[in-house]
Amino acid sequence: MKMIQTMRWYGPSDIVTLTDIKQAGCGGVVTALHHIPVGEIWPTAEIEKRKKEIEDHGMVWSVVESLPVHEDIKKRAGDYQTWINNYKTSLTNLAMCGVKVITYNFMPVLDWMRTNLKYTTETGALALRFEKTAFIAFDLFLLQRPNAATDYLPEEIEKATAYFNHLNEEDRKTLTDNCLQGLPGSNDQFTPQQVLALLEGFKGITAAGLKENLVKFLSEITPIADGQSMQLAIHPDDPPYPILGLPRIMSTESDAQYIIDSVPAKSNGLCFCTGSFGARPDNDLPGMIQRLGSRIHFLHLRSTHRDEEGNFYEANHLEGNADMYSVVKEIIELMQAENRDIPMRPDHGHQMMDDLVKNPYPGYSAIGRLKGLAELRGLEMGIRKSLFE
Ligand code: DNO
Repeated sequence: MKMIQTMRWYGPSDIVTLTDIKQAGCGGVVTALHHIPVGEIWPTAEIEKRKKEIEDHGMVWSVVESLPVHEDIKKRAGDYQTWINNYKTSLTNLAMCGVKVITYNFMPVLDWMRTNLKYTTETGALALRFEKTAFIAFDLFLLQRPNAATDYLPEEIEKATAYFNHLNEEDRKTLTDNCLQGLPGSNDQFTPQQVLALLEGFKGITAAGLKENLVKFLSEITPIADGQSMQLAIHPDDPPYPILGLPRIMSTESDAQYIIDSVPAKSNGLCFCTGSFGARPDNDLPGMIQRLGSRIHFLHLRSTHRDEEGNFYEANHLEGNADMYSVVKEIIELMQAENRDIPMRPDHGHQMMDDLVKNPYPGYSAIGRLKGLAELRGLEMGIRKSLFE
């Protein structure tokens, strides 16, 4: 049994091409129909067209990332029933085309969040970084979220104020742009006003309420997914704790366990992202694979380097705080025990060498990801051979 090596491709506008992905040694591609507005049905013809493009390059469309969930579904407000019905139709259409592993997330308003998209690592390669003080400065002084100060300790506010006072206009603009990076796959950015309006829409929705909305959503879509032998894979929160006053409900092992227990359908599973879960020291990654393994439908392999203040940057794939040796060993044992191959992608990569003169989607450079993939592939081979041969 082997991890199915894939890379994410953002579609025809991605500067990293299918030819590049094939040359990296991937048999699979992870992509989405980013041009279809969130909530709308993915028509079979569009799915087939994308699938053919990938197959024409000698690969398969292994995983959808993401079939995005409309904000109304998360709030269970407005036209949520229409969006759920559309979601079911999109799932059916994907299944008809043979694309059966579906990633999604249930993070309100924003997906991932970083304060620095060009953090210089020791080698000179650039990485994504989350710095707590910078984020608090953004929240208080750039976004100016009403009552944001009540979420922070006085000393945190003091530190963020001093930090902010040292930023020049250009730094402030960069920080705002980084924090308001649009939805993955688009070059659009939210404006602070748009984000404030979206946050307002989640007012009164607690973590318990959001969890309930996720359970209701899954209860409706899993019968379709089960019927088509599909695998749903929820992506964890990134970073894995509440931000901007929004509830986050997929940050820990117990969050994952709760969702699995509440909707026991076979299709209900996880995108096990070691970078997102691993940004919390209390998430025991190898132990989580042992305990949640049968529900792991897709793997994002990446490591973060954390410090005691809650800051982190994305480290080289085999370095940082994730014990990648133990993670990959657990995955190999899981695949062996369950007699299945699990799709994996190297999650993110540094911007390095020729990547530095290009403008890839943040985290999705060609060479940095190729380096991560190559290292992970070697690690897997070494462990597999030492265990079974
Ligand atoms: C970031 C990605 C996420 C992920 C979504 C899945 O690089 O891992 O944007 O695709 O959360 O829905």
